[in-house]
Formats: sequence, C-alpha cells, structure tokens
Amino acid sequence: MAQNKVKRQARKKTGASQDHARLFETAQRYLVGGVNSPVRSFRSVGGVPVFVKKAKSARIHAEDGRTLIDYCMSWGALILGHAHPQVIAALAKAIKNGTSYGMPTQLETELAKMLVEAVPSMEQVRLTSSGTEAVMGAVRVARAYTGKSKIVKFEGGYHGHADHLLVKAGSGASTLGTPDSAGVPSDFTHHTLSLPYNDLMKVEEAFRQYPRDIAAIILEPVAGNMGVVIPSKGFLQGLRKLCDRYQSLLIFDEVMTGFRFHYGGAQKLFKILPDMTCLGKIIGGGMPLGAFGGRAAVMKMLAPLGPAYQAGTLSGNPVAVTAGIATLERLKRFGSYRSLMARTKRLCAGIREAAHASGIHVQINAIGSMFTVFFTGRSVIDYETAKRQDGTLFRKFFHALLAKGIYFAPSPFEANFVSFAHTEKDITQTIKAVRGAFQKIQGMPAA
Ligand code: KE4
Repeated sequence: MAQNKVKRQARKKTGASQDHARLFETAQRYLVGGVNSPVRSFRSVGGVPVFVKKAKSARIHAEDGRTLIDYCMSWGALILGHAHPQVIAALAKAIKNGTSYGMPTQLETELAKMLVEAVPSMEQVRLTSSGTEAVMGAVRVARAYTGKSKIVKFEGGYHGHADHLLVKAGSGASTLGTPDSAGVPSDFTHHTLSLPYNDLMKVEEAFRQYPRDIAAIILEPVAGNMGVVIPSKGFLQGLRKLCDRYQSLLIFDEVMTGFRFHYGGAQKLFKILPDMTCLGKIIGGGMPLGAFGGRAAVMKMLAPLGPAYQAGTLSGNPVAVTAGIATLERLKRFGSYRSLMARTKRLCAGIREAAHASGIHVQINAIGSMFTVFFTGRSVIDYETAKRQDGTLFRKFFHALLAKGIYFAPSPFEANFVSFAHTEKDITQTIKAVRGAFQKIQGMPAA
C-alpha cells in the first residue's frame, strides 16, 4: 500500500499522466458508479470516462495527458469557456470575503435585478443551487397559484430529478404518467402527463380530458435533453393559447437555453411570454446556481410571502452569485452572439459535408450555439424520432472523435455547445477531426 502511495505522489508531483481506467476503478470504490451524475459515466457510449485535471478556454486537460477541445462545456454552463479570467478574478476576490452567510447580501439583489431586466417573464426571482430545485419551486408555485394538481411535460424533456417529473411517457394524451425511476411511488407521478413534443393536438386532448385540473405545462422551449429538438412553427404559441384558455400556467424550463441564444431567454427569440421561467447552468458561470421567477402576482405565493414553501441553505450563495454576475456582465457587454452562431453554423455545415462525403446519414439539429448530430436520415422532431437514431454509429463516432482530441457530449440524447472560447481555428480543427472520424467509422464493420 505504502509503495502505491509513494508512486501516486510521485506521479502527482511530476504531473505524469494517469490511467483513466485506474482512476475510474478507484472512483467506483467510493462513488456510486464512479460519478456524481449518471450521464458522466460513459454508459451511453461505452468505455472509460475522461478524468479532467484542469480546463481552460475551450480545452480540457485530461489526467491521461491528452488535451481535448470540449463541446460539452459542463453541459452548457460554460458559454464563456473554462476558467474565464473575468470569472476567476471575481471569484478570487469574493472567496476572501467568506463562502456562505445564510443571510441576505447585495450580491443576490444585483443578480436578481440582472435576471429581471434580461428575462421578460421574470418580475420576481428566487435563486436556488441547481436547475432541479428551480423547477421544483416553479412547479410548486404553479400548483399553489392555480389550486390545480396536474402538470403536463413532454417525452424526452428533462427538468431535473424531482420525483414527479421522472415520468415515463403515457400511451395516450390522457394517460397519467408512470414513474421512470425506481424509488418513485406511482402516486407521485399520478398528476403528471407526458406528451409528445411538438404535438399540439395531444395537449388539446389532455386539456379536454382535464379542463380544470392542469396547473401548468412545463417544457424546454428548445429541447436539449433528447438531443436538440426545435419547436415546430406554432407549437409554443399554441401552448400559450391553451394555457390562457384553461387558466393554466406556462413554465419555460430555460436551464439550458437561458442566455444561450442571446442575452436573455429563448422566450425573447420566439416572442412568447411564459408565466414562469427556470434558469441554471450559464447564470451560475459554472458554479452551483439556479433560479426561477415569474409575474409578481404568481411569485407572491412563495414563502415567506405566501403559502408555498421552498428553501435552501446555500441558495443565492455569494460565491456562486459572484460567478453568475461576472458571467452575465461579460455576456451583456461583449457577448457577440452573432459570431458564436456563425461559428456553430460553420461547424455544423462542416459536419454535414463530412458525413455526406462518407455516405453516412446524419440529421443535425442546431440553433444558436447548441447542436446535436443524430445518426439518422429522417427529421428528428420529438423523442420518438430521436430514438430512431443509430446509437451504435453514434458511439463509434464519439470515440473516433475523442481519439482525435475532440470531446462531444457522451450521449446521443444530449446537446453540444460552442462557447465564446472556441476559436475559428478550433472549429477548423474540429471539422478536420470529424472528417477523419466519419472515414474511420465508414470503414468499420457494421455493429
Ligand atoms: P441541474 O439540477 O442538473 O442543475 O438542472 C437540471 C436540469 C433542468 N432543466 C434542464 C432543461 C436541464 O437540461 C437540466 C440538466 N441538464 C443535464 C444535461 N442535459 C445536466 C447534466 C447532468 O444531469 O449531469
């Protein structure tokens, strides 16, 4: 044992590369599945997860010595790139003032003001430590405000791991949800309806079935958790009209899309005003931060003003809030989203061309600076069509790219993200690697 310890210390000192398999084996001894969030485990792509030693700008420096261009970017949180100097400087200063007080600070008011000014549907805000908590709070407020119990979500939509939202799709519009996770009693999902994304008819059917029971519809205004799926024309408008007609609330889960397409939410892009919005990822600049908010009349249901309870020891934590403020300030002043979109467009065009040249069918769903490469020749408009993709080909593509120094999100049902740190040179390098990856998998024997 002592000898191993000495070896490990020596490796650490010299920064010698570590074997990911060994690191993963040790991790699995202490951490369930070796990870702190399942999707990091590479279960969807096979193989051993990459262990990160450090990251800077658009690059990950892995423990095995490799440097990878990162398109997962902490699942969309790092739109400025890893370790942005402005964020790090702000954190270095803030941390000296303490890490948590459990008391009000001006910082929280400052961040809340920025969110209210940037997101039209947010008149009042509550900060949390994660997107899951933000969604839990929003759904609870919606139920308290309307006095109704049912919630409509969409198949393939992910809104964090709260019991009532881990729901298997119901067969018909009016089929009440069944749990999609062990440990969730069926009556916890009894009030959740899970419908096909982009299918307005099914939502209308659900409202006809439960005209006075639906508290809210919650959706990602651009889906990112089934891979990127873009709302079809009229879908969001149709949901808005149905919520107005049946006195239900429309909740946009913008944990992924908030500040992704421009300085604000996708709601501005689509010109739809939801009743509540959930945020996370980007607004925390890589630190644990979420937020939910809406019209003041709705939010006043929330304790301490109203009867809907919600709380958090580290909610609005001064260190996380500092990272969020530094990120949003940077985005507001310098965030040329147009250039970000242009780089994403060029990358996706390069991927499309490379796939075509290799005779491989792909469908690339892209919007703003998020995209997914689906290995299918047919349009992907919801979870059913997303599931038609060839998972084996995706796995081969993922690993062929990884071998060429490019890290995509390790799942066919996730989004990839271009950040402000990805340079034109990075995009060119990535397209070159993609070409090689397609050629490699084209030559491979069918699975
Ligand atoms: P968190 O609790 O993970 O901060 O947020 C949950 C959440 C809520 N809503 C949307 C639209 C989300 O995308 C998420 C979290 N996204 C996943 C990846 N797509 C986080 C990655 C993970 O689970 O490890």
